[in-house]
Amino acid sequence: MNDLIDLRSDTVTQPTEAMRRAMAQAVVGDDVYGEDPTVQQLERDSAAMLGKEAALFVSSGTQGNLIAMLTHCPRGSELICGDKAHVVVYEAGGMSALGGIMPRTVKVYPDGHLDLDDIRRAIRPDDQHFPRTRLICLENTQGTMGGMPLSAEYTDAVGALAREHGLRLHIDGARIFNAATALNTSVAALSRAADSVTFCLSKGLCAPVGSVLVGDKAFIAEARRVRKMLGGGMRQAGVLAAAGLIALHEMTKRLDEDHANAAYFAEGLSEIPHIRVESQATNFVMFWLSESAKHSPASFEHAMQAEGVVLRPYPGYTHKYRAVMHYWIKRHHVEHTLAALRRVLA
Ligand code: TLP
Repeated sequence: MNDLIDLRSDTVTQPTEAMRRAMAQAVVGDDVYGEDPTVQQLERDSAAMLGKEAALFVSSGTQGNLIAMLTHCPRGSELICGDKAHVVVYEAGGMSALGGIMPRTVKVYPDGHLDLDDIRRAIRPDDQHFPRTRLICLENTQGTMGGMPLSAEYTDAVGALAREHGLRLHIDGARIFNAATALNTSVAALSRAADSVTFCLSKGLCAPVGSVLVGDKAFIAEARRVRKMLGGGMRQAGVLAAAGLIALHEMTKRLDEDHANAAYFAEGLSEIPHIRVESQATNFVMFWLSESAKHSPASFEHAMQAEGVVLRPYPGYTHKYRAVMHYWIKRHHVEHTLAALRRVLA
């Protein structure tokens, strides 16, 4: 890790020493031939942990979500998701460009949930004028609202609604282990109502590359074909899966440290002039730089970088920032950041 305290995202995490060693020693094979034992172990362990029959190792969260959407939804069909969902805001329109799928968005509330009545109203009746609704997508934790965790009970209720209408439920669980940690529950409980879940091994779990898509055997068999079609069939991918196994088995156990650092940071921030904390949940802290600050956002970021701290506005905003805690941000880094903010905004 370089010396900068990089709070832009948990996607910036570098692999740990243990991961680098495991990668160097990984037993590998051609995974498209089904011959990479390390990938197979990662897929077996992931499926077991999330309580599903099967899993597929994919290159990224975006690819995992795209494969899920393409597998669930025929061309010209519609899916329902939050108006601030990663799948509709930050995935380059992949579902439409590559799958001919229409997103139908409903409001995401500040705590990250979609209202059940809004979802119900968005489901299309059987009428030749309308696209067919096929899928509901949830996001756990919900990123744009500030890393909000969705409970198992809420997810179960959405799952029941989906089944009542013959729909499928997909969860973009990029940070589902953060949700499980915050809610003191298991990822299996958070996933039990879903037909498919994507989760990321990179981000807070520190693997350099990779996400996993889980579901039943038939779904994953089809998803494997879609992954190949997208050019995502990987060969000696065990080198990556070896880091993924450490992410899955070790790094998932320490996320409460990041959440505690986020709470500590938010508390310190709330005492700093010209800053308004919007929310803190899991490993995210969302905050605003006041217009009354002596710095513009650009000069604020410049001054913070001179103090060794990297902060950037949240995409689409000028004065709103997201600070994300992760393995490489220790308590003393949080303290350094608070002291730097006090100096810069004095
Ligand atoms: N999110 C990134 C950016 O794209 C915004 C970040 O820094 O948070 N689902 C969710 C909820 C995500 O937050 C992300 C990444 C993804 C999917 C996509 O994962 P990758 O980057 O592996 O394609």
